[in-house]
Amino acid sequence: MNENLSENPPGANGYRCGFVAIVGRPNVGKSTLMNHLIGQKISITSKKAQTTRHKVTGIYTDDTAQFVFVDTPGFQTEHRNALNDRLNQNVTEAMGGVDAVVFVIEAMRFTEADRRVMRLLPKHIPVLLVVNKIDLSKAKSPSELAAFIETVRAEFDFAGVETVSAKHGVGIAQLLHALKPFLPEGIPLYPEDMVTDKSSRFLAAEIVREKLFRYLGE
Ligand SMILES: Nc1nc2c(ncn2[C@@H]2O[C@H](COP(=O)(O)OP(=O)(O)O)[C@@H](O)[C@H]2O)c(=O)[nH]1
Ligand SMILES: [Mg+2]
Repeated sequence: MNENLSENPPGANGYRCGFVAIVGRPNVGKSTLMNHLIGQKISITSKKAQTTRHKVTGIYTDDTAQFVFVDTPGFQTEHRNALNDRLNQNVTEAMGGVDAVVFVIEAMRFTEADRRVMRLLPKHIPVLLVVNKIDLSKAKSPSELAAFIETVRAEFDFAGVETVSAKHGVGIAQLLHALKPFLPEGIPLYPEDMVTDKSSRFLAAEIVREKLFRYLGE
C-alpha cells in the first residue's frame, strides 16, 4: 500500500485539518456564527437577507486541529432570478468538497425555506444540525426546545446536534469539539495566524457594503 495514502499522513501526529461548509436559509446567523468560530469579523452580517454574496473562508487553528470554514450565501428560495440561481449554485458547490456540513437553523422556527435547503444537504458527508439563537425568549423552555429539535431530526439523518447563540458566543467551543472528529488527519493547510483567504482589501470593501446595507437598506 502506498504510504502516502494511509490514514495517518506522515508528520500529522493526530493533528486534524479539514473543510466545513456553513449552510442555511438567509438570516439564520451563518455569518455571525462564522465570525465567532474564528474569533474575528470577516463575514458581514445583517438583519436583511442576502448580504453574503461571496463565499468567505474563515480559518480557526489550535494545537490539535485546523478548521477551514466556508460561509455561503443563504440559499435563495423565495425569488427565482439569475443572481439567486448563481448564489444557490455557489452554495451547492461549496458543499461539494468539504469534510462536514453545518446546517444552521433558528431555534423554534423551521420554515419551508429551511426545508428546501435541507433537501439539498449531502447524504455522503456528515451534517451537524446547529440550532442558533437559543438566547431568544421563545427558545428558553428546555422541553419545548428539545421537542422542536426532535421534529427537525426526524426529517434528516444528522450526524449530531448542537445548540448555540452565535451572537453571544454560547456553545461555540462545544461546536468546534463536535466537528473535530469529522476532520481528516493531516497537517495544517494554512499558516496558523491566517484567519481568512480573503485580502484585507476585499474585507474592507465587504465592511463598507455592510455599512451601506445598514444605512440604506437593500
Ligand atoms: N438574538 C440573536 N440574534 C442572532 C444570533 N445570531 C445571529 N443573529 C442575528 O441574526 C441576523 C442575521 O445574522 P447573519 O449572520 O447575517 O445571518 P446569515 O444571513 O445566515 O449570514 C443578524 O441581525 C444577527 O445579529 C443569535 O444567536 N441570537
Ligand atoms: Mg451571511
